[in-house]
Amino acid sequence: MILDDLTNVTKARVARAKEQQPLAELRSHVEELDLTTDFPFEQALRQPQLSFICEIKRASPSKGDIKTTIDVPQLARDYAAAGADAISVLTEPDYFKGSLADLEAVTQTVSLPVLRKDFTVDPYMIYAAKRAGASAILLICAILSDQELREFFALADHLSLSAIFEAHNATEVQRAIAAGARIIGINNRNLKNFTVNFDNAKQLREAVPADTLMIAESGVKTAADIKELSGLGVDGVLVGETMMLAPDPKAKLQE
Ligand code: IGP
Repeated sequence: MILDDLTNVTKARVARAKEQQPLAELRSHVEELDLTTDFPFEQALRQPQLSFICEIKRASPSKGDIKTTIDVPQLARDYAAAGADAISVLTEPDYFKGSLADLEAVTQTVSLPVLRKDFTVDPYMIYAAKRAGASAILLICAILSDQELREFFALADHLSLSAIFEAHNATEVQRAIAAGARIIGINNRNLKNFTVNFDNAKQLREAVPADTLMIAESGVKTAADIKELSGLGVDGVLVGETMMLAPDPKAKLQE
């Protein structure tokens, strides 16, 4: 199964990164940074209207290549000019053709909060996200134990990083809430078989407490989709492929 494979290749990659730079060394660099931010990613979601998180995703296991040769700083500027409230950057290299370099290119170009979109399976990745200038990380309930969810969340919090707990069903939403999640992302895509059910966010809306920020992820394509999610009182929407393929991101967001 691809999700297991993604977990395994990611663990192997972290092991190699630790050989290049041990955790203690990375940690000491990170501890020198300003660790008292005001969680800008959460602030971006806390506004009366629906927030847009536009994603930089070159490829994906379900779609193959989406757009591989891109000018990342230019795309980040285009997203910012289009009115994005935050930017998500895929950093997974094997299946998504992403990198931390892509993320850094974004954090160095625009001032919007940036999400490191990856399969977080080790605290090392959370330190690396902070070092690259991210404001948020992703914790996928389907690949983490309850204890990992709590531990990784505590570390993110310590580093002033927001954590999006990604859930695909009611059980995962409950696990996220139990771990103390302040942001829950409902993925319309089932990461186990890649099917997209746009109604998933709708069906799980009630499961997410009113004081918890909620993001709808995946499969968002049209202005009608946005209207529907907005009507449900969702706080944010995460749009990848549709933004990557839009010839004019600004026109797309204003639709
Ligand atoms: C974006 P889409 O259908 O708009 O391209 O989807 C985003 O939700 C998707 O990239 C995603 C993802 C993930 C990728 C959601 N959860 C977890 C990697 C890992």
